[in-house]
Amino acid sequence: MQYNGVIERYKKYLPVTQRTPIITLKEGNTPLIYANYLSKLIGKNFEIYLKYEGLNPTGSFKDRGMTVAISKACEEGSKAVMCASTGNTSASAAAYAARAALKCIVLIPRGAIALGKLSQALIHGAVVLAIDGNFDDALNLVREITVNYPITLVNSLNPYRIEGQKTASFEICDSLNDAPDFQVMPVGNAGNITAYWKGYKEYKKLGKIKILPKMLGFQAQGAAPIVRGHPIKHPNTIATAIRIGNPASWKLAEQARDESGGLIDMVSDREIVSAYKLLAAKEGVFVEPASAASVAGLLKLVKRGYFNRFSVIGSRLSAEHRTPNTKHQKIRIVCILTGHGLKDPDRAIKSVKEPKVVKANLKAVLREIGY
Ligand code: AN7
Repeated sequence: MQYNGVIERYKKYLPVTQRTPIITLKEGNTPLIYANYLSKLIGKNFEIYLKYEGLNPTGSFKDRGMTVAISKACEEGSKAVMCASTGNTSASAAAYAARAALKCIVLIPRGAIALGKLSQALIHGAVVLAIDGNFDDALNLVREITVNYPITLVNSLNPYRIEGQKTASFEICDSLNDAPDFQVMPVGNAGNITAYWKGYKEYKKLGKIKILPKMLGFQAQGAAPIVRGHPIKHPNTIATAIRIGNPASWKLAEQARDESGGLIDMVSDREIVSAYKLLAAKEGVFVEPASAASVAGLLKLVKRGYFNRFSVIGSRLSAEHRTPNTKHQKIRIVCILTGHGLKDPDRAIKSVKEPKVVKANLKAVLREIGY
């Protein structure tokens, strides 16, 4: 049977009806990849998985929420949608709006979004305005405009975005036959951590899973308002996707953290780049810098010994949460890889050595490759 996207697969759990026109690019159904290198690195009691959301149609997890938000906007008779974006939301909104023949307007912080994302918003035909300000300024403008004009807001303040994005947690549970013990993810505007936690709680309530994961969120050090406890006026990080100083879903992210017994911490740009290179070179998975914040966070927690108490009492953690005859005695950690590496090729090139130029002859090439 053909796969037809997250709305069709999970419509029982989504706010859609027979009358909802389904606008889809067959998003979702992304691979949950076992991380050989990281699992070995962290130790024998752990299994690490990578949820590769970069394989969605526009290259990020935003498509899960956008299919629902745009479908509902059509159902409600909207003619135009608008968002502020660090790049991926605008790429996704532009693509789904094009498909639905809706006008799409995006506000981006001037000079601060990755090239791939800008190219997407433009080629899909959105009206793209680069404002002289940051993401938070852009979002404030979008909120004000969409309250006063007949334009649908498609940032994650739109509850349909959260509804669609929660399907990623369903997929993880369907793959693992339960929730993981921990989920590690980047946090920017905090819609995604909110969506995952909502999804896990709903699956638990339905009896589809036995445990709930601890939610481990990571912000970039230069853009870590939740960690520092106050908005950041001038957020800065190479992970431009999460360069956000005043997250819209701040309180809901804290709720996910606290209800799950998890944490929200931060990682430096250096840690992000190091995880970014490790993922590409050791796991074969190319992500954008913001996505690498999850693995950077995982490695930071390992270094700090955070998981030790769980590995020491590993079977007790299992006993607490699981039925005694469960097959999985190892601790399972899922890292969410939110966006594709090709979104930001400049960063990749800057992170490694440029290719060496050699003469176009056999001898010169063989010498360079050591044969
Ligand atoms: C790759 O596109 O906010 O915590 O405007 O693109 O739900 O905001 C992007 C966010 C993580 C953070 N990883 O998710 C936008 C935008 C990637 C992202 C996040 C974003 P949220």
